[in-house]
Amino acid sequence: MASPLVARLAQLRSSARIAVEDERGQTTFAELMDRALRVRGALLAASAPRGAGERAEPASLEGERLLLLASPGAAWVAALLGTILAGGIALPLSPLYPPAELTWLAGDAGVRRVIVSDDLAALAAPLAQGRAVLRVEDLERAAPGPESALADLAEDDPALLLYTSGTTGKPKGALLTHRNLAVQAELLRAAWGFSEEDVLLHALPLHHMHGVCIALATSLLAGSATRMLPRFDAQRVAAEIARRSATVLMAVPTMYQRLFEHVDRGGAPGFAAGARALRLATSGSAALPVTLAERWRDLTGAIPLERFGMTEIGVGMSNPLDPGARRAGWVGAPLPTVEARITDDAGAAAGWAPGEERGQPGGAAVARGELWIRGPSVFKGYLGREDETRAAFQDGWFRTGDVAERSADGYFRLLGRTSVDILKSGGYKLSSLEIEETLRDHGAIAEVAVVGVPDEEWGERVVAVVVAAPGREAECATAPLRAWAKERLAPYKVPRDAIVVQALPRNAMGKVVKPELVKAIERGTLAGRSS
Ligand code: MCA
Ligand code: AMP
Repeated sequence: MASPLVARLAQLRSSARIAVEDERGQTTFAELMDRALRVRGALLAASAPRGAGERAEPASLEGERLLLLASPGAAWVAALLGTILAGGIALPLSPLYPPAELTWLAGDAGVRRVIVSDDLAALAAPLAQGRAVLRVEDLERAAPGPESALADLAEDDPALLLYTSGTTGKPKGALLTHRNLAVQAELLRAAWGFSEEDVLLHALPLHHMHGVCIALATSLLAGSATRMLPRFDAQRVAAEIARRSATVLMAVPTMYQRLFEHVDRGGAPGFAAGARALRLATSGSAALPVTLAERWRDLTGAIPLERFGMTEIGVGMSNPLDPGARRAGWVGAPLPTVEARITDDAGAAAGWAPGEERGQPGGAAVARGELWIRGPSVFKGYLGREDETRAAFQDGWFRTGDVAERSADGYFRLLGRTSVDILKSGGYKLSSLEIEETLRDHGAIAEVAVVGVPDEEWGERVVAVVVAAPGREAECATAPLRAWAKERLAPYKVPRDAIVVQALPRNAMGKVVKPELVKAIERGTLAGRSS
């Protein structure tokens, strides 16, 4: 089957409506597509085998992974679409990553070409070893090239590679196909009522599912405009809302928290009226505390629309667009093509009423257990990790690792994770094993356990509990340890606190009992807190 993503982009190709607004101005869909096709042409031309005087252009990049390191805005979108339309797989990464992480990710993904924007060129320098670094500004000026091969792109072709933390040390690259992206965008357009009249206020990072697909792709493919800010800054976002530059806001809970802090400091006159004027405000990536939801309702008359998503599946469940039917603390019901199953320990559907069709959402019985998902928005697999891909699925269902409850009327709520090693801080999924693995390279650390401690601002706060090598306790204090870790990990993965202890609590099998550590930290009874 031909790519539905290509088909939808072709429909938007001649539209004179605004697609993207950024710090440089406005770009129409027609201009954006023209820029994307030039990027495509340049990528294809550069990868063509050059015979004697001949220039045979390849029809497709055939799944080549291209790393994208550019500032948010129309150029970023053109580079992403150009890569995908050339048959490549786009790997968008964050300028927040230190060189060590960028290099590891590029190596893991087998990247040979890197696309950078001029302002981030210095960050790409460590990636240049054995790789071509291309300026997006140059690619956008190239000739578009023949378009006949666009029709060859298929719905099952991978388009996007997004890295996500798992229960094994290093992150895994999830491959999303043309169909995944198109289905997901269409589900959300319909569920959230997107139209050409909408303007999405976009301040989410562009290396994760929320920012790239749930927000940007939904808005773009609905023909709406997307107002892309360079980064999330509460003052700027509040000012945009106050001056009603957008109709929709998508955010993670920590962003709502930051907006309220800004309001409490007396900032942004007109913010409350602007927030009330928004057609829609959504929250996701982590549980929205009911207190925050209610504060938004006090300000605007409605709680944010909370939904559940995951890199591997896009959005699975969503509260209704109708504010009156939204339920604080719940993530709503599965979207139309999403099948959700709550499973018992043996993997069987749990809690179904007699006579009810198994695996169908909206059952009459209450159920609690691991959440499994099936449907056309579920990803293709982890790049180069067949064993982990196999382990992630059972009987055709993707196992989310989230523990959920389904109410008798078919609403879902998240109760926690099956693994203590997966944390969520400010909406970013983190692997405590990955952070521990990095910290173990520190010569002053004899043993370490990384845990997530419930936190009002971050959802979970990352804390490293450390046994220091003899006489090296001072090096394990929070400040020096953070400075050391920042050179090796993205800043949001760096533990906010380090606590030095004599020994870690272990069970009979020798495994660190992390829940015990978390309780002790919350009670303030863990010895030797350092800062
Ligand atoms: C920044 N810092 C963090 C985090 N973000 N620390 C822990 N957790 C974080 N999430 C660090 C900074 O490096 C800095 O460290 C200090 O905190 C203060 O930074 P600040 O400037 O105040 O923070 P910020 O840059 O404004 O970032 C807060 C943020 C950001 C905007 C909420 O975390 C963010 O963009 N989160 C969104 C993540 C996201 O999109 N997740 C979606 C995954 P220092 O003081 O040392 O300099 S996809 C997903 O989950 C599924 C699909 C779904 O359902 O959506
Ligand atoms: P990621 O791997 O970054 O895509 O994160 C996906 C995870 O975020 C899910 O497996 C959930 O644990 C969590 N998550 C997403 N949305 C919500 C929500 N509304 N409430 C609670 N957890 C959420």
